[in-house]
Amino acid sequence: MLPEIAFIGRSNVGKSSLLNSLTGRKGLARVSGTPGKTQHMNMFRLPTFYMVDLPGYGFAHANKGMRAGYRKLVEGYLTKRSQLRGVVWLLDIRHEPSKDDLAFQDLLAESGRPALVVLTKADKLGRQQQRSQTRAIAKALGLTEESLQPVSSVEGMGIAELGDSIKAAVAAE
Ligand SMILES: Nc1nc2c(ncn2[C@@H]2O[C@H](COP(=O)(O)OP(=O)(O)O)[C@@H](O)[C@H]2O)c(=O)[nH]1
Ligand SMILES: [Mg+2]
Repeated sequence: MLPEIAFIGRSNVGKSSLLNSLTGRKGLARVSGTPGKTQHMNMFRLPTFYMVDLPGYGFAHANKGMRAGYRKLVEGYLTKRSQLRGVVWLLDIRHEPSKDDLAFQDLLAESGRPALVVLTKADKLGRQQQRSQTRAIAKALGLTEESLQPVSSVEGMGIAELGDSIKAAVAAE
């Protein structure tokens, strides 16, 4: 069975755009103007692994926390999937982590899966703001600034580096 790398984040965080940037295939994952539409898993086959597009969380149910069904799906996938090698967790660089982001962080920690944390839409901020937001988000998550990778699917910033990190995660046992 081919290894898998899963991508997850809040609806509209830029997940489909990132999948397209990473693969260099524009129409691969549908970029949506209507957030929260995709409710199933999409698998994208690359030569040596699958990229798994997990449904985005926390749009329609932002105030109620994660729906039980959704939570179960994600928790089950994270804990039981033997071919899962790592998770790419997306956060919008402009925003403090939401309640749902923090709830997902708990699920991720409980699963013990290696994670790459990326900050999307970096092009929307200037250099200084990128640094200060990276610092603020790191603090909110209890992570180091260095462990957060700013990316931009529009400008291509950080995409090659993320691709390398993903390849390393796929290769790791
Ligand atoms: N400026 C900018 N906009 C982005 C970027 N990535 C995604 N977007 C926009 O954010 C919206 C949601 O993107 P999408 O990839 O569909 O997010 P998803 O719901 O997480 O799959 C769309 O309008 C995208 O054009 C980025 O790196 N920079
Ligand atoms: Mg999407």
